[in-house]
Amino acid sequence: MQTVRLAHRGRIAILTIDNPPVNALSAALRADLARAVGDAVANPAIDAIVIAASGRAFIAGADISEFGKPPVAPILPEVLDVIENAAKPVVAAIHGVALGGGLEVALACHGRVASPGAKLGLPEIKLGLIPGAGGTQRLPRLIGAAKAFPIMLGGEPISAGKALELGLVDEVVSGDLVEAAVTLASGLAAKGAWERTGERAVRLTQVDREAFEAQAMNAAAKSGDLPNVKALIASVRNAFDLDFAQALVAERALFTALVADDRSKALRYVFFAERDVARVPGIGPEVKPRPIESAAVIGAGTMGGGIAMCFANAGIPVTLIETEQAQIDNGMNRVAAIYEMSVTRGSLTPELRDRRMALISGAVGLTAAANADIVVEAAFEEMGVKLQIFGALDGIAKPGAILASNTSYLDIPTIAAVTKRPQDVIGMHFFSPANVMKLLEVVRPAGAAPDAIATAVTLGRTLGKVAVVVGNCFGFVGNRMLAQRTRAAERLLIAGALPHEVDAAVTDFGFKMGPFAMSDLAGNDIGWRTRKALGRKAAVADALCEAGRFGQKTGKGYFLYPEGARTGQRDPEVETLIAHVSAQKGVTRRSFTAEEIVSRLMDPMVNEGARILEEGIAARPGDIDVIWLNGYSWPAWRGGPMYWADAVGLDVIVRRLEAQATETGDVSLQPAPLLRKLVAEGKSFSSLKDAAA
Ligand code: T1G
Repeated sequence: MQTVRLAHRGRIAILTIDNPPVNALSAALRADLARAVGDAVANPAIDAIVIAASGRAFIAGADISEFGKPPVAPILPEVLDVIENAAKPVVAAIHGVALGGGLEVALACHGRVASPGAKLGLPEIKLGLIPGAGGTQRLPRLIGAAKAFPIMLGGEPISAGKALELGLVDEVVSGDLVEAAVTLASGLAAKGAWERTGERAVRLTQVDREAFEAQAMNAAAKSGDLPNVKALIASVRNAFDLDFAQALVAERALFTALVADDRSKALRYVFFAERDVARVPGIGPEVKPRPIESAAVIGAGTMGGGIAMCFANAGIPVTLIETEQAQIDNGMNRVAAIYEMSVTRGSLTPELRDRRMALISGAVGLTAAANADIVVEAAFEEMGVKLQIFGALDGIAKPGAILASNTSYLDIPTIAAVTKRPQDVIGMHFFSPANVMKLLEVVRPAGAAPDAIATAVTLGRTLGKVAVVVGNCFGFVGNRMLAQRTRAAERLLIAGALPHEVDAAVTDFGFKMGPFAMSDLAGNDIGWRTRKALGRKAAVADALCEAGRFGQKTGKGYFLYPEGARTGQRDPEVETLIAHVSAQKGVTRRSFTAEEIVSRLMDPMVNEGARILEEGIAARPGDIDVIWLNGYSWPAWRGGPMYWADAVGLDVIVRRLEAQATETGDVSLQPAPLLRKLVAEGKSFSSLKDAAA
């Protein structure tokens, strides 16, 4: 299929890129583009060239799926060389997004026009890379290193307006974009003179360098240990110290080394894993989602308010329902305060705040949910309460409305059974704070209608969430695995580790917080309540709660929080309590290395993940990784628990689990059959990815 279509307007060749879905620069597109530009340059009837694109993107960048495979000629720098050194002017007509290699194509052109909604960026840093086709050289030459470096370091796209202000584009065009590009290209041809970005050094002044060096020092101090940050600094520095051709060669070498880096491999895996979750087994494109134009949320607590904000932020009117007006008022005040904080921080305009607040109304009584297309229940986490609500909703909600519970572990089929519409009853498990956390577990009970699930997945995307469809079980996926880590952390305390050692090992691994600081933050009494409801024991955790040590809210938990401090301090009282529990259990305490702590925490989680896959609760290992990346801040550069297990080696995990099971006598630590099977077959979790396709 031709990925570049040729048309003419007078003496101007218009090359339209057409490589769905987002015009990624595949090997075929690179070859077609180089050839089309070469042909146009050789054609005596052509004075100038416009590069435009069809579909929703100008060019989304290099084809990430090609990384790690042998490069196929022409590589992108060679294509850009053809464009930049063409004997006729080439102008880019940018709509949608010009990202990574897409922006680098535009930078190699001699002029750039953009539509008002276009976004331009170099997001390579987010993939553990740096721009590898001239971005670190051409952008500083065009707009200055001090303005270029933050764009590459942050990886966030800028608007067309900002690009115009910086001099990255020559014109922002509300009308016919291609026509404007033709006009610019014709003008350059008529002048007979145009500038190659690579030849500009005008912006690379001493002042610019000093400003860049200050930024580089900051960046190095914050994340200098990251190989791609180091490489970016070195490559932008080369823009000042080397001539253009040498600097391009140096950039490509730095980029190629990063492509082989494990962090980048993990980040590229995450990129595709987060898109694979949208492929839900048994729900193909023929299953159409139901329209969601209005919502109701039951429960105006922290979760209910946060969920209501998600709808308002997406422009969907939502009714916040409670049993008393006072609770509505509290909920609305909490929501207003959160929006106000965003306005104060400058991340939300007052106008947008007002627009969003106007979309949230409060109402007492379930009848207010009568006209909602979806009702999300976020009431007290107690089955009796849920059954009462859904039983009532069944007679109130309109036919076809989706009835979703935000429960974090209760049984959805039991809830569905009190309605006459089980096919419309699902779980939508938001994570706190709901208006911030990206993860949404869509719980699919056996009786749910496919279009009900498709609706929740589509709605999740509308709400800006990463929606992962999971099966119904206690704790679904994330919390079910978290429970294993929590039990493992308790075991470590009794065996000899201390809270600060466990937390340090976990934060050094890459998590933002360790398990005990997390528990102190969320409230140790939450886990205590769940354990009591399930008749489970945890000697240390229970002893802390019996002593009223619920965490930050009581000034002490696993750690001490003097004067409401947010960072805990070691507490000798807790360490004595822990030693006492060890003695009571006849355990001789010993020290643990950080590596042992990590494996004793993560291996049982991976084992539970294997069971989750065996039971079909998750469709693929990548779904489990996406859940942990977006709901529990697993470090993205480690790919996720299942990706990490593959990197460690499943045979190593199995051996460690067997040793732990023997040492503790806890048979639940015995490796899951799927783990043993994969090891026996010499396979890894990644071999299961396509099984779910
Ligand atoms: N390569 C390969 N596939 C890509 C892709 C890419 N760059 N971008 C998107 N896709 C696929 C994606 O997997 C999905 O596939 C479909 O397109 C729609 O994506 C040399 C080295 C462009 C803003 O990092 O940010 O250039 O699941 O669901 O929400 O210096 O995709 O449908 O089969 O995300 O509308 C730099 C990555 C690459 C941009 C569109 N570029 N892409 O968002 O759709 S490195 C990026 C995005 C590089 C150079 C360097 C987004 C989007 P499927 P989607 P969307």
